[in-house]
Amino acid sequence: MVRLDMRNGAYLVADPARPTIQELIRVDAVVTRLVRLPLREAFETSFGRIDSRLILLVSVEGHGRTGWGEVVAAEEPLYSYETTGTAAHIIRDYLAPAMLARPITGLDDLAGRFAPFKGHNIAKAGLELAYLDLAAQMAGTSLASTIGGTRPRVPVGVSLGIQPAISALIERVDRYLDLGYQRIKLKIKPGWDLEVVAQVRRRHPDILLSVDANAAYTLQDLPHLKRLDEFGLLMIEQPLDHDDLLDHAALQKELRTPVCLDESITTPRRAEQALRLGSCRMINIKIGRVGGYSQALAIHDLCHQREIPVWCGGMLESGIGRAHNLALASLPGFTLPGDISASSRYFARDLIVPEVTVSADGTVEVPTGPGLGIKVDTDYVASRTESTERFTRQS
Ligand code: SMG
Ligand code: MG
Repeated sequence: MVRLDMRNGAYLVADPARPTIQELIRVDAVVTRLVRLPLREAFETSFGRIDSRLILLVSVEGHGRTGWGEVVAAEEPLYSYETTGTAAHIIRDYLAPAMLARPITGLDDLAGRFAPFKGHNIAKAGLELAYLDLAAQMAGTSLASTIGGTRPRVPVGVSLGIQPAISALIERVDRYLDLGYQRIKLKIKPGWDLEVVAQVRRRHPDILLSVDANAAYTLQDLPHLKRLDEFGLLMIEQPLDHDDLLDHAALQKELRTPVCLDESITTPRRAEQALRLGSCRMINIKIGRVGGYSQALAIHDLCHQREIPVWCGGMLESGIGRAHNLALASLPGFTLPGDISASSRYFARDLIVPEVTVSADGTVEVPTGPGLGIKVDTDYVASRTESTERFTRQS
């Protein structure tokens, strides 16, 4: 029986059968690095366009080892209110001191220390990720098995941004299908939706196809959105406001296509409310958006128990965040292909070796080595680092 337990405002890992790390971890230092990675091509959504990723990497040092995490916030507060700048501030002034205050007894202990600070989930997740990599390394187990992951490989899809012309989109759809990706997700917005989806569907009648609006519509667009029903989509992701549940419930009642929530699901409580209200039939879980593994596991367990399919979302992560996504997606409830593409889909060179690759059957191997199971290319990280901050234990 899965329960949502709450302590100090944080939901705690809910499945009592899940193995937990018992080792006491003493963190000596928390290091943040601002790293800029150029994208191989610009990525455009309903809210904007980027041609590089400014990534806040987090590493925690202790017991002679280093654990790595990634803060997936963007440079501007367009996907969520958090930015690399707000995350750096919250880590510097609140989270790093809480982490360094005394040895950490487990994930629940760390989540409980962060819980009094409202919001800033993406910043919290950055530290949880780095902590869990370190803790799993010390336990000598892979991060995936540490959190109860069971899949050796995970199915993946690709997310395709808005293009200057439909022909450019079609070329990319064909290319990624040829590479084996199991699901195509099209970014949509008013003016780049029905016609685009119709053309892709006509060309590929049988593929798993979904759309993601990143909150570009309102309930007034209901008649328009209903027309998407004819394309047999796997889901329509976050059509309405970024923090809405009620309008999505009204919309889902009128649509055959399952609504999947992304931006609106920021906590296990919001996930539970969304399911109770009927706001969606699927959930995109991003470890960053929900505040780390502790919360992501609680949402996974809740959905798994209620037979609500979940999948792992992406934030154009470097290989470090990508490796964490692989661990998360290895959990049994992640039954739909995740937004976990090959490193080469976004970057000419990634921050890890070996890079993430997608095999011809559209799956990615979950690393089995201790911790994240990948090697951070520290020389390349250093060459891309714009600034560094280091926080150490006072005693
Ligand atoms: O990592 O492949 C990826 C990106 C997947 O589309 C993607 N992410 O709303 O799901 C989403 C978007 C958020 C990032 S937009 C800059
Ligand atoms: Mg989305």
